[in-house]
Amino acid sequence: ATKKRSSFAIQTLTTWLLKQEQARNIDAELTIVLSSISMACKQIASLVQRAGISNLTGVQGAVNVQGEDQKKLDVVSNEVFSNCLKSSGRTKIIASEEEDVPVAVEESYSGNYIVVFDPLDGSSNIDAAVSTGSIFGIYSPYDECLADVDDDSTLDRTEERCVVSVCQPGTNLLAAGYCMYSSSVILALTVGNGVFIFNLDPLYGEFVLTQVDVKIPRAGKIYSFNEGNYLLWDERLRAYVDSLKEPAGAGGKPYSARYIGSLVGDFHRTLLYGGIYGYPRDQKSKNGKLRLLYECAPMSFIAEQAGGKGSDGHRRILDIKPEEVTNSLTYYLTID
Ligand code: P6P
Repeated sequence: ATKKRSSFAIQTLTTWLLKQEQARNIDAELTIVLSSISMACKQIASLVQRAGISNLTGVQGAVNVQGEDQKKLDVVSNEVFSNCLKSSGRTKIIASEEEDVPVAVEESYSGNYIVVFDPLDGSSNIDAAVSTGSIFGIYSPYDECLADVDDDSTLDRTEERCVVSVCQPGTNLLAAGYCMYSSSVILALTVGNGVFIFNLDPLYGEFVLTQVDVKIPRAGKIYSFNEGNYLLWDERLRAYVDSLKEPAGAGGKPYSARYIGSLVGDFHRTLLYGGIYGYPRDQKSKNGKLRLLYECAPMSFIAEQAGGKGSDGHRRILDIKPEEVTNSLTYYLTID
């Protein structure tokens, strides 16, 4: 008798979150925060897809706190992310790479969670329709941050206490993920029990579960660095990268170089194909370029959940506590 093909039940992000909640891996409030993030990602995916049509390419004409030229879509994506999080009614503080300081969400909406996010990483690629992405991480508050702001003096204290509440080591992350806007719209998410991947099905606008408990391949043949900075690197790093170009013995070939210049794209390819990704410090960026809070910590949580490592070359990224929200550092994603 022919074996009946098991009916593969389509799991959406919504049903997956409910299962995680039923298994007590997340609570109902975190479910709502993650749902609001997925809503923001869907809206940004649509904006990115239509950027060239709706005149959303090009620069905003402003510079953000990181000293980067803001693209129009950086500003719009930041508003989309912030509005979705605020209207979820479950976020206490939101910290965006595009904002000068973390924002305490008004009392009427305040909830339990801190969300740090880069609303549109790699936006310099937008005008050429190259992959971009949103990156996010979720923490519990360190301490009560919202004071009754009754005069300007308490405003400073509230702002300062919000920065304290946000500057936590990545080991405190409850959830982290990214949404990549590329040939497919891909949401990669972990709540601490493995990495799960969802593809946005444009037919009905839902994130559909496509990969479960993803692990970085142990053997990878791709290295991903911006070699335009090669002469600015230290000697030992140059020697290491040179070693990857040595033709391997027994007919093997040297590593292949792949570099998109968009962290989410380079990270996602490394997560699925293996190899090494790095943005090392150099004589130009003495502390590296990638932000600890908004990029390196969430991506390192995902890397570790997939059996990999996020390191600054000496320390485990997740152990490093940001001193300020703009901290940047050398970053390597490796399998070991
Ligand atoms: P470079 C984008 O601006 C970003 O923060 C990351 O997405 C990307 O990996 C990196 O900078 C690219 O920097 O100096 O190689 O152009």
